[in-house]
Amino acid sequence: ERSTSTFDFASYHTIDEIYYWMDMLVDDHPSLVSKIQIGQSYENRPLYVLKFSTGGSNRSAIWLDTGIHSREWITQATGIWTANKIAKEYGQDPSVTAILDSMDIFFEIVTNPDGFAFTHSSNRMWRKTRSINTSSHCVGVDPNRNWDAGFGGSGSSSNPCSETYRGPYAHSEREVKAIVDFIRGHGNMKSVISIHSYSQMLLFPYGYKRAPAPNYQELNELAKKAVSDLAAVYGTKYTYGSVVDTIYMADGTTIDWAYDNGVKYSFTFELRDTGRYGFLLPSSQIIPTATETWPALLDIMIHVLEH
Ligand code: ING
Ligand code: ZN
Repeated sequence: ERSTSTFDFASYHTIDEIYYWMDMLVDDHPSLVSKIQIGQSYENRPLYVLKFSTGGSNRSAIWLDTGIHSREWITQATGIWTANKIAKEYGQDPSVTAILDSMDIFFEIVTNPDGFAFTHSSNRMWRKTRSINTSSHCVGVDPNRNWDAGFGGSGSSSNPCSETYRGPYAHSEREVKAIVDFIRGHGNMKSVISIHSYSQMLLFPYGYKRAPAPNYQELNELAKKAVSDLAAVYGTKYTYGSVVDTIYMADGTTIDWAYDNGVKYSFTFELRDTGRYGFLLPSSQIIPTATETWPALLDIMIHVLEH
C-alpha cells in the first residue's frame, strides 16, 4: 500500500517519483488535498498543481510554485516537504488550520517539468524551458523573464543562447501561460510565492522598474519579520527587499506579473545557500532548509489571511 509515511524527504527525486508522491499525498488526505492539471509542458508532460481546500467555492487563495528554474533542486525538494507539512498540520497547528479554514492553497511543485527531466537525464545545470527556438540552435526560454510585466526590457536577453532569454513574446512558454490562465481564471488569488535558489533572499516587486511598489512599506515589514523568524531556527541569514534594490533589474518575472495583476502579496524566496554549493546543495540540507523556511512562509500566509 502506498503511503507518504515511507517517502524519503531527505533525498532528491526524479519527476516520476515526485508525481507518484503527489498521488500518495492525495490518497492520504482525500478530504483536504486534490491534484489538478493546469496544462501541459512543451514536451507534453502534465502540469500538476496540488490544491489544499476545506471547502467553500472559489475562496481567496495563496499560490506557491517551486522549480520554475529546473536546476534549483532544493526548491522542488522543499516544496515536497512543505506540501506534506501543510497536509499534516491541518487540524493540529492553529495557524495552518486557520489559514485553510478560510483560504485555499495551490502548490505547483514541478513548475518546469521538461527542464527538470533534462537536469536528470543530460545536464544538471539546465535552467530554462526546453522549447525549440526557430531562429537558433540554442534551446529554451527563461521562464522567469517570460511574463507580461515589463517584458522585453534591459533585465532580460533577446539572445536565445542566453540563460535569461525572454522568449519571442510574453507568455510564449506553455509552463508560464498555464499559470497565467489559472490565476486569471481563479480571480481571487491574494498571494503568489515563487521559490528559487540560491542566495538566501526574500524578494518582492519590483524587478522591472525602480519605483517602489505601492505597499512597499507593508511588504518590507513583512519580509523583515519572515527572515527574522527564518533565522531564529538555525541562524541562516537572509537579506530582503525589492528585486531591483536587492539583486538586479529583471523584467518579465512571475512576481511582478502577479503584482501588476492585483496580487498584493507577491514574494520570491531564494533558498540556501550563498554559493558554496550553489545549485548543487547536498541532500543533507533539504530538511534543514525546508524546516527553517516554514515559519517564514507561515508569516506571509497568516498576514494574507489577516488582510
Ligand atoms: N534568480 C532569480 C532570477 O530569475 C529573481 C532572481 C527572482 C529575479 C525573482 C527576479 C524575480 O534571476 C535565480 N537564481 O533564478
Ligand atoms: Zn531561479
